[in-house]
Amino acid sequence: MIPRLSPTTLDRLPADVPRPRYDRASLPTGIVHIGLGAFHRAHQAVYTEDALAREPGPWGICGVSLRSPDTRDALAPQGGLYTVVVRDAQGERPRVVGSVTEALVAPEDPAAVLDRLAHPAVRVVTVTVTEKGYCHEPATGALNEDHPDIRHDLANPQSPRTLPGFLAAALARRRAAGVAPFTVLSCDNLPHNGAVTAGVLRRFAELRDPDLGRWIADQVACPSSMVDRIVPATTAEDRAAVAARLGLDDAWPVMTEPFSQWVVEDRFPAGRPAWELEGAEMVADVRPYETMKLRLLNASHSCIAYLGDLAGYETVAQTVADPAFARFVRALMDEEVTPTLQMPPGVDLEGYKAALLARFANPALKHRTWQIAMDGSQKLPQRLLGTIADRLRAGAPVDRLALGVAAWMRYVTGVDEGGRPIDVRDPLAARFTDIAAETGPVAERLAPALLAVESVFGTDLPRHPGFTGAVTAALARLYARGARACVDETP
Ligand code: CS2
Repeated sequence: MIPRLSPTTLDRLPADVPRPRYDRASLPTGIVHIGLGAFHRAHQAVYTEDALAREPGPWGICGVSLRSPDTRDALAPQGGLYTVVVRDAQGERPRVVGSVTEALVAPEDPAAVLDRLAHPAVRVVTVTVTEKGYCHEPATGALNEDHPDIRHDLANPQSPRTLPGFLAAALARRRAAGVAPFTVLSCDNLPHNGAVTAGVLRRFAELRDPDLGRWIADQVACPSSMVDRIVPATTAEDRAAVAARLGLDDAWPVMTEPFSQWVVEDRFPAGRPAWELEGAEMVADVRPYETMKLRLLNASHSCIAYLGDLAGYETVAQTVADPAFARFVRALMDEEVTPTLQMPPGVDLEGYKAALLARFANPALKHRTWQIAMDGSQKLPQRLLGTIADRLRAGAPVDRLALGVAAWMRYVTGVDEGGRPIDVRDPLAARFTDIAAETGPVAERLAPALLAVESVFGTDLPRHPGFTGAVTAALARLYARGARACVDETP
């Protein structure tokens, strides 16, 4: 049997595989990361790893899972070590990362998570809980006070389940103990992710105790950040390939692309690791970068996911290998998105878009359209609807964006073009199934019924005939012609 990756087997790694270059054993925990998934392990944890090698500091990471024990179960026997594999057409380049020194599972022991968060040595809390983890209304960004988990956390402040619940309880303890607050850094694909975090946290705290709400609003910094690295879900095949390459078994390696970007609003009153030494861009205002990324990368991703999946493609690379799709994505970016962006001087948008198409085409990544299609109700507003609203205000056409929204509508009915069921994963999936059952596959009925879902579409867009007309027409075409033909026939 091949031995497990762990601190005691590290010296058996092939000599060409990079590994931690700092003293892990005595590293204090200065960061708590909430949402210990593959993305964090391939992104922020790598920046911290590299920063630690360049400039040692008290920045070990305690990773917290808010839901499942799987990552902790994989990492604990490995002493937190795991492999990051960068893959592209040139091959695979593994490295072993050690910055995650501790892993906790919140539902098993919320008190342990609160103890860690309340510890004075913790100065930064980074967050990747995905869009739905903020318990906000996607259309407005405000806390969803009717969310069952938020109601639970208000009733049980000492055993929370949600991000706002944990942060507020820990900050209340720090305040009572006279310990300075930590900085909260959101790393999710939301516009103004710092402001959204600050907003849901402040509102939640206020509902618990108005004084705490005020203290948090005054004292807790929630900078924004734009994160970018494509990290598909790891498969059993990936794991076997890593074992063969390393000669050690890693229960959960993460697979990613060469590209990585992190643009961070530099507002950390309690200090931070020297992330900029390894390429993080520390700026005063992240907004133009996050808008660029959400509207170009993530919007294209979602269109590829819904249209590509309906057209029968399993991965992003397969989808954009179809010239009709490659043309469509390019035109979507150039014609409908780029005119809505205002970038600071020096940002090379043309280069950025060209790089995006090359990244989507990476044949080694096998990024499933199904994975990206998840949670569309939480993603649509910032990926497509904001751009649409800007275009309509400018009196400009929205045909390709509308086809993307229509493809989402077609997808969430849960039946594909061949009549087979689609496994729709979305917090609103049950509602979409009911709507589809009521309207049937008729664009003129289905489109208005979905547009009436206010938490996604808000109140303005569904009243705009330019938008409702374009989406309904696109949906009718999708039913009549199929996704592949619609993409091909869109100039
Ligand atoms: C993707 C993102 O799953 C999705 O919705 O669009 O996870 C995407 O891969 C990342 O944002 C890339 O930085």
